[in-house]
Amino acid sequence: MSGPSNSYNAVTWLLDRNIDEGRGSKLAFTDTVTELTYGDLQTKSCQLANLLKRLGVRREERVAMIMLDTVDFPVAFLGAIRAGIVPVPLNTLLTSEQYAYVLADCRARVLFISATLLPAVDDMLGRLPDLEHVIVVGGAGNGRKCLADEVRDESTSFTTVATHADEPAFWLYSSGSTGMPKGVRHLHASLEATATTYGKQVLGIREDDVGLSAAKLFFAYGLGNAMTFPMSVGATTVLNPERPTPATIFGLMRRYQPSIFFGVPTLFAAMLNDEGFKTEVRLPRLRICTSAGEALPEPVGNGWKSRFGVDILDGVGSTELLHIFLSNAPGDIKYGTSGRPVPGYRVRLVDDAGLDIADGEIGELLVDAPSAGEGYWNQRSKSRRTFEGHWTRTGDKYVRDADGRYTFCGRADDMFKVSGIWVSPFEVESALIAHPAVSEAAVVPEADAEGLLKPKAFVVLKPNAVLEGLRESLKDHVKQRIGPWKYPRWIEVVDSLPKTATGKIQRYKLRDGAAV
Ligand code: 3SK
Repeated sequence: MSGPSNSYNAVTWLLDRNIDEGRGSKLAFTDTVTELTYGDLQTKSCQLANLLKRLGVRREERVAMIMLDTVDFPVAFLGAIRAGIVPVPLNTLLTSEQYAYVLADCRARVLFISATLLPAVDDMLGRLPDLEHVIVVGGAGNGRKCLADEVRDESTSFTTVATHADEPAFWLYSSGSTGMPKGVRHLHASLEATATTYGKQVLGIREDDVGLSAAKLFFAYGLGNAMTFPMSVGATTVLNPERPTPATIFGLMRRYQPSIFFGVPTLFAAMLNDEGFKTEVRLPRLRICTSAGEALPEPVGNGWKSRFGVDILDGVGSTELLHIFLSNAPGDIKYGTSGRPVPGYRVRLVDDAGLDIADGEIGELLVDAPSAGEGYWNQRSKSRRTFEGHWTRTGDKYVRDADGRYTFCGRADDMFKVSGIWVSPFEVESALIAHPAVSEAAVVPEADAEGLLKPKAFVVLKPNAVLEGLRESLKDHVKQRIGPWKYPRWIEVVDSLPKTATGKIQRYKLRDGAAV
C-alpha cells in the first residue's frame, strides 16, 4: 500500500474515488426502503457538510449520532468527516444515564438521532451544556429540527477539508466489559488501513459483492463490514434497521441474496436452531460468512458449513484496533480457533512479566496494528495501559499452536485456577456447547464449601432439550472432552446470558450474581 499522504481525507478515498472511477450510478446502500447510489451519497454528504458549517461546527469538533442502520447513517458519518468534523456514532441501546455520560464526555455540539430513538433520551438532552442542535433523522421531529428540512436548500458541492492522515476522523466508544464506555479516537488513515488488510487480503471483497451485516454500523465490526469494505471496492450493502433476529436476517437474505454475510456467534447458533428455516432457505449467491464479537464455537462453524455449504471466517478484532486482526481465511480454516494474524498486523503473546512465551502456553495478546486508535479521550492512565507504543494490549488470553494458529482462552480477568491449574472459561463453555442440549454457556469461578474455586456454568438450552438427568450428563460430557478437574460443579439453567451490546458475555455479572 502506498499509504495516505499528509493531506488526506478518508472521504476522498472511500467515497469520491468511486465517482472518479465511474461508479456514480452504482447502488451503494439500500435500507429496504431507500436506495442510495455512490453519486447520491456524494451529493448528500456534501449537503450535510454544508449544514454543519452553517450551524457553526468547526474542524475537530464532535457531532454525535444515535442512529439506526439506514442510508442516513453513511450520509451523516461521511458528511461530517468531509468537513473535518468528528462523528461519534453511539450504540443505539445505551441507557439514558450512559447517553448523558457519553454526550457530555465527547462534548458533541450536534446530535443526529433517529426519530424512533428520540423518546428514550429527549428528557436529558436539555441538561447537556455543549449540545446546541438536535437533528431528527427519518421521521417527525416533534418540535425539533428534521434532517430532511435542514439539508433541502444546502448546496450539493463542498470543498473537502484537507485533513491530515493522522488527524482524528471519528470516535467509537468502547463498551469494555465493565465501567462507562471510553472514547477511542480513530484517524483518517485507519479506514483505508482496515480495507486494504482484512477487507482485501482476507475477505477478498469485490465490486460485485452484496454484503449484509448483523452487526450495526455504530459498532467497529459493523462499520468495517457494512461501510468501509464495500465502499473500498464500490460494492453494495444491504442495511438492516431492525434487530438482527433469525427471522429478519433470513428475510433479508431471501430478498437480497447477499454474497457476504457478517454475523456473530449467537446469531449463527440461533439461525441454525430456528425450526422455521431448517429446510426452506436457499442462498446460492452466498460465498463467505464472517464471525466476530466472541469466539465461534466449533460445532456452530461445522453446523453452518454443512447446512449452507459456506464457511464462516472466525476472527477477532476490537474497537481500539478498529477491525479484525486475527482471522481464519478462505481455504485456511480451523473451527474453534481465531486463525492467524491478518496480513499487515503483527501479534505477540506475553506472560505477566511482558516476556514472549512459547507455543502451547497461555499469554496476553498484544497487537501492532496500522489501524490502532491514538488513545482514549480524557483517560490518560487507561490509554497508557492499553496503547504501549506500537503495541496495543487486548486484554485477551490466547494460546498459539505449532502451526501458528491462535485459540482464545478468555479475557485476562476471566481466567481462574482450579487446584493450581489455569482454567479457561471459554474452553469449558465450548465443551458445554458441543452437548446437543446446549445452545449457549458461560462459566465463572465459584467457591465451594472449603472456599476453593471451582467452575460454575450457566446454560441456555435448545428448545427441545430434556431437563431430566441433564446436569449429570453435562458434567460427564465436559470431563470426557477436556479433563476431569474442569467440569462445572454447579449448573444453572437460564433463559439468556448477560452480554455487551457487541455480543461479548459479561461474566463479571454472573460472578457477582447480578444478572440472572
Ligand atoms: O469483537 C470483535 O471481535 C470485533 C471485531 C471487529 C471490530 C470490533 C470488534 C470489537
